[in-house]
Amino acid sequence: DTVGKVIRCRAAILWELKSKMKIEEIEVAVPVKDQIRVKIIYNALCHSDLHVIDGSLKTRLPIILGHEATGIVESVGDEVKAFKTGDVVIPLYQPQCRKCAACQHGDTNLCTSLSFSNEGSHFTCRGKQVFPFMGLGTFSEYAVIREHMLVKIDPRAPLDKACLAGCGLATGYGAAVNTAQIRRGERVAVIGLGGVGLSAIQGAKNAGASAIYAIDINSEKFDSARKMGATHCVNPRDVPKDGKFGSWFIKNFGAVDKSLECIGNVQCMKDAVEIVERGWGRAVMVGIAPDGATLSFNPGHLTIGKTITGSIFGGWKSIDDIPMLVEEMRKGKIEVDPLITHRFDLEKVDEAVELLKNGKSIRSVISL
Ligand code: CND
Ligand code: ZN
Repeated sequence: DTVGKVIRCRAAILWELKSKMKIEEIEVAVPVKDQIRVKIIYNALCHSDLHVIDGSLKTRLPIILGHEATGIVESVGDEVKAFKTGDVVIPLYQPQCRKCAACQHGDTNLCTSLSFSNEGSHFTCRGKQVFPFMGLGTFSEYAVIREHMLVKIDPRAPLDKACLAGCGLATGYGAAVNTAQIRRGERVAVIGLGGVGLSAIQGAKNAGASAIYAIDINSEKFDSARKMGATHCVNPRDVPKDGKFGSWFIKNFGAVDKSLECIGNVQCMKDAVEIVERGWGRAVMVGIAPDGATLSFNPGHLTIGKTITGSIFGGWKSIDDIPMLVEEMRKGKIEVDPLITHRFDLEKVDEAVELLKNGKSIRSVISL
């Protein structure tokens, strides 16, 4: 029985930037107040984890990465009311407290109740504090998570797939249906065909888009894109040397109603703005640009009525909406199988990193 005791378990720690993670034995604190200790079962690797490793997303070190997980509640702090031992859960890097101004507002999911950059740590390794990525740190067999950053899901859901509802699937799908607000018959372009972009394609398809342009410099992604609903696959490397992607795309395919950038590349963000219709086009930024990046474009795009926006976690009110997404997955209305290309044990997490970095995988699911 582990309740009330510090747990010693394995976790993958990133000690330095641009290095491999090390599997270490760590201590995980007893949960107090609104904290919940979760046994993590599966965690899929997302490109945001890679952004930390390569230094383009600044965080404190050493860190335990991971934010796309499923788990089971091991024990709870004395102020926790909504969870008990044995509940099946998804950790949420985007909290929902239901009390702050953002939670009360119908148009945003950006709850301000918890700022994970100020959160302390519940992990130690050889006497040293280890920080949890985005308040979660789910590349650990156990993690301590605040109550507003956790949601119960149907225990019948397949946990190795449901973890994708903790980030990639929810982020891309929601960016399409909530942020881009894709309507039946619209023409859509998705730039970047990873787990996030492919989920945006599925969102566009389920919303009834009439044409979905899947855009990536890696043509190996096109099969998956077609499986998810893309009607056309476009490789920017086919643009003639003296040409610009935006004007080339419009000349060949026409402008689109909605575009989604799912890479975090500033040039691709500009392209997303270029290729939407004047008057009503909407360009949605989903990718996370490197720390300190700026985006510049001709302000005429705004004068002629284009909308430029973006979202975190697909705009979903996380605790309200994620169980519904898991339900749609369970019923097969949202497909997740084509997104899962590899599976590894925690020891092999760095193989998953190499595959994602080299464009050889969509999502690798890691068993803890
Ligand atoms: P992943 O690496 O799987 O996919 C990125 C895709 O972009 C790959 O297929 C690349 O080949 C492609 N690509 C790279 N450069 C170019 C280029 N110049 N032109 C065209 N295609 C290119 O990444 P992912 O799907 O896991 O994540 C994508 C982004 O979304 C990444 O920046 C991640 O940090 C971000 C994100 C955002 C949010 C949010 O809440 N907004 C949540 N999770 C992830
Ligand atoms: Zn993510």
